Amino acid sequence: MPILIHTADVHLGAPLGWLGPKASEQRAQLRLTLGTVVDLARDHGAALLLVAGDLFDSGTPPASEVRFAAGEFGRLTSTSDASVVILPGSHDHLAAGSVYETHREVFEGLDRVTVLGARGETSVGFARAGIAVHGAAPRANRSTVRQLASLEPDGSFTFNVAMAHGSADVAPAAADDHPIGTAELAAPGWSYFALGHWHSWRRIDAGAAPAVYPGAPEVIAVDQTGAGHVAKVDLDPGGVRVERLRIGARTIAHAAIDVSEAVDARSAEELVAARVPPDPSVVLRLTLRGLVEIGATFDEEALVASLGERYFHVAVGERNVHVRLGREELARIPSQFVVGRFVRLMAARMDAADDEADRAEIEDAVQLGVALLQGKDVLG
Ligand SMILES: [Mn+2]
Repeated sequence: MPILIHTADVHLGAPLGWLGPKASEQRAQLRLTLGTVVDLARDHGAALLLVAGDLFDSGTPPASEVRFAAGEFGRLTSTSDASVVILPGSHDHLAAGSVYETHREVFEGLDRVTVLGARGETSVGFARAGIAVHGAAPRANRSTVRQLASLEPDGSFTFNVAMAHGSADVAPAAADDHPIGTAELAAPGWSYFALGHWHSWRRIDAGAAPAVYPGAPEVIAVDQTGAGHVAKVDLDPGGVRVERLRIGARTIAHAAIDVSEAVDARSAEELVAARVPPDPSVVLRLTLRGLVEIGATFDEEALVASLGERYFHVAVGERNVHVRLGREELARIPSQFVVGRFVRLMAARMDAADDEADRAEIEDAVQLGVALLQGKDVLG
């Protein structure tokens, strides 16, 4: 039975500025990972490699990225029987001055590589494998066009695969985010829907044919915990089987720590390591919360620097660390504000408290209450 390898959202040439000094290393990794996708297609004897949009991060990628991708697809077709079908996406949509037009001769020079829409076509047939692949290429970065609505399965082929780059209506999305309707995914006559645009793995079973977002094969944004996979699709007439194959070199992990528990950067580091085991392939998204004493030795920069040696990269996302206010600072909050009235009310309670433990508890409540009333999210 024919096998498809389905990827999307490779985003070759993405600047990845959020990775700071590691950006160029990860940009190189995007290329290496595309190479791994090609190896996988070859090793599985795939009939087709499908790229469902955003192969490139922009319509004007560096020529070196285009040459690299072309070289990899050429490597696949020259070392196996596989063909390649590329659907332009939102970032690399089909337009005058965009990559599939400016580098038209590069793609046309490749045997068994089709860019859907480059010659106005919305389908390409593979007689030997019995597969027709359909797709209406996006022509703008944003669009209300329903790409699947115009496609028709071709009954003369055993299998019909539809490609689309957009947002399925199983999640909220803007109307011009290339809409894909559940009704379209439930339409009869299709074997498989090869989707792209979402960067984390997602499978939707709206009708008889599975619809899959493989997600970006490699990490390209800090919120993508589901990136790093490709879909291996077994087109069996008795039932299409989809396998999620792990392929990405890097993963995202999130750790939220309460720095109130940490006396210094070293102990904060241990708190982080207890949540996410140190791993040089992990991009660590760090959330810091809590109250630190005035004059505490906790140093966020030192923490990030030392963590940087234990993970691929550390990105401090949310930061809600606040300095614990002393009595004097609290007394300066004007009493006409809710927060000022709260402080005075609690101060009176503290004075009336029976013992030191009660006083300490009220003191903590004051600190938390003030932070919350000032709109700070200090509760982990
Ligand atoms: Mn996209």
